[in-house]
Amino acid sequence: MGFFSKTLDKLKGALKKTAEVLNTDVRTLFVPGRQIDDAWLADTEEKLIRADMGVGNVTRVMADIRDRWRLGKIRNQDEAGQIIRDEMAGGWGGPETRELRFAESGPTVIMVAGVNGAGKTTSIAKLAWLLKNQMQKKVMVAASDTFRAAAVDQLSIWAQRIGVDIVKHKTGSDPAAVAYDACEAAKTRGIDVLIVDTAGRLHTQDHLMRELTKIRDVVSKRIAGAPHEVLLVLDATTGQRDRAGAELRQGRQHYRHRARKARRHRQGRRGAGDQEPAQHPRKVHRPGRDAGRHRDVRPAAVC
Ligand SMILES: Nc1nc2c(ncn2[C@@H]2O[C@H](COP(=O)(O)OP(=O)(O)O)[C@@H](O)[C@H]2O)c(=O)[nH]1
Ligand SMILES: [Mg+2]
Repeated sequence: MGFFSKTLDKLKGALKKTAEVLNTDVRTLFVPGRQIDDAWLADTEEKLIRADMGVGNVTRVMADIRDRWRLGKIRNQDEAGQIIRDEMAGGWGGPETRELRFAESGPTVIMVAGVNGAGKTTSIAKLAWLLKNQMQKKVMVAASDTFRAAAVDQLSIWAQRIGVDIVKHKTGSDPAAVAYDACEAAKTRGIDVLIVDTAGRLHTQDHLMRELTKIRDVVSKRIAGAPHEVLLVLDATTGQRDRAGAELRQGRQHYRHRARKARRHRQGRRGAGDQEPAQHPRKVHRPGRDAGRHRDVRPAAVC
């Protein structure tokens, strides 16, 4: 018993810090009228890193705040808060970049990706409803999440409720084959928008990421310019993990990068001296500044 209660206490202690961060009311971070000082800067920096805003992002924005504070351009915490807000909003680009892109002719294909439980299928239902009822588009959905049990049924129920076509196979079948059939059906039936549901995955799950690349390759061969959109569904509590997921757009690059890493690792084992120079410059990830590059994998906001 003693062992379990000690372990439980340890666990509670370890989770306490996380709970504190998750329970932080963001308004208490930047108290209007309260002055900035070194202790507040250090504390805020730590809180933002723990909230998974990304070390690079936090370092950059806090350096900016420190500079402005030292130069006397800002004095209060809420002014610093405004700088962070502007910085975050700036990364999204203008509203025109958030419009859905449609194919000039033939079906528009929208692929939907994201981690498990982020809300992909639910967002597809919302999007299908909007496209059908507000934009008068003929919509079809493809149940390419064949991985999770009941995922096909979940999408089928939504399709039935909204009154849109669905292409589906059995759970466990090849998701790219579903996408293939859906593309063919979309062309034959004169569908305006085909939305492809996919199984949830992490960017570290190589086989699942390859599956996504395969779906993308299949749709691009069946319909010119497809996928016209790849929407990344994010949960409000998600941090940097999905930023890495957004590199799906550069799926091949992702694997090249991993292959390079593996090669370097092997070369490292042979001895640092025989290393050939890297053939491609190492990909430098610059959070914030790179935001625009991920424009064709866009966070879905259809609520
Ligand atoms: N509160 C809330 N729940 C949502 C939202 N979107 C999805 N959910 C719920 O989150 C759970 C997972 O959603 P689902 O669409 O199946 O996620 P998927 O695994 O990414 O397809 C379901 O219970 C949904 O009802 C949302 O915008 N708000
Ligand atoms: Mg789903």
